Amino acid sequence: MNTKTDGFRLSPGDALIVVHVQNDFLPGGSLAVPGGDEVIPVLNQYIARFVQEGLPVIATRDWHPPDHCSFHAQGGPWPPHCVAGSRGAEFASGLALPEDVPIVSQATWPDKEAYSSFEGTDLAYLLQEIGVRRLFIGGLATDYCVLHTVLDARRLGFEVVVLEDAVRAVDVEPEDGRRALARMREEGAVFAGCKDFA
Ligand code: VGL
Ligand code: ZN
Repeated sequence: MNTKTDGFRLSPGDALIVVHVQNDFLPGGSLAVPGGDEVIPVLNQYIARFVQEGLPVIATRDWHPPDHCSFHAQGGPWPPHCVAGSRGAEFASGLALPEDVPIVSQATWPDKEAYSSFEGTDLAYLLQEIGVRRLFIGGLATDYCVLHTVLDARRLGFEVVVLEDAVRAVDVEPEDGRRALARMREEGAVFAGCKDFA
């Protein structure tokens, strides 16, 4: 079902976006994504590759206040997760982010949900400043924040490559992840895995 290409040669204008690889989204976390930990070694390979090529790597994180509107106690759909400053909101310890990685925090206001890393953040500005045109996106979760970040990136005119071996879905309903990938493809995202990199 995925749009395959013959491979990717990284070049200036490319950037890697690592979405929400935080403890609460890993097995044992408060909003565990099935297999969420499996993206870590794969993303580490991508991170190493981008760093080696001198290309930007940016990490985004879900960074909620304790009374965020998406939490059950406020009538929202989710258990409390990724509360700013908590252990659950920390990046996975095995994730090998560069020391100087820019971090974009999202959904930081109590009354506002944001599934896109562009929504209410300076991510678009940051990417524009450093001349990025093509985004390679992986992380958690396929059917929420990866999906909406990819859709916004396409709306903003970025080329998008979804790293399909480095995403996992919540799958509240079965097939949500599959549907999300199909949606991204409809909007012009292409798909790649480690094997597609020369
Ligand atoms: C996410 C549900 C709630 C995500 C964040 O990062 O995909 N999902 N908050
Ligand atoms: Zn959240």
